[in-house]
Amino acid sequence: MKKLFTFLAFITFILSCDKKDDKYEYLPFITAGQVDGTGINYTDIVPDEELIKNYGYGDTTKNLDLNNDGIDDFQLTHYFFASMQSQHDESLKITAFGMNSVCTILSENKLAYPLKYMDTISADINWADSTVILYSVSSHWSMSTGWNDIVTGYWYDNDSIYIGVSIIKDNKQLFGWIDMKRNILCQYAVTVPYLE
Ligand SMILES: [Ca+2]
Repeated sequence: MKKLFTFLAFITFILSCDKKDDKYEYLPFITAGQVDGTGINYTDIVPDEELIKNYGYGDTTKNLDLNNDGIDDFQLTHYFFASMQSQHDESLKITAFGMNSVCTILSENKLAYPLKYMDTISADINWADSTVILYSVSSHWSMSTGWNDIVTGYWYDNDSIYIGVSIIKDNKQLFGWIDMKRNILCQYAVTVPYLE
């Protein structure tokens, strides 16, 4: 009987080793707008969610947990201020939490890079682990010229562009994209570990 228990214990040990050897795979890239595929976690926001214009002095923020692990990965911040009906200032920024990062323009790390559909998002592009501008607009009204906008960034006149993002999870780099139309959140996707 003792030998049987020893044998069963051995089998249990082998099985547990097999389980530990389950090897998770990680995709080395995702393409902007990609929604399907093994190792892709896609979320469609239904209905699209507008980060409301706060006519007071505060910001409107929204935290995003792209890979659904209970840990917020990024924060969107929308700022809007209007004064005397002749000026308004508005901005949308994204902040990367922890070691996460946002794809930026190499020459200007404060601006998010406007990725086009199917662009590759991988370790090879430029990343910044800080707060990045999606757009900033300052509008002034004058009798002679009407409204004049000074725009920085690309999402104020969004035409199918994507934010590239990276999440560090268990020392692995996950890649994702976020689709926003000005201050409206539409959809996002991220690579997640998967078993072969
Ligand atoms: Ca997360």
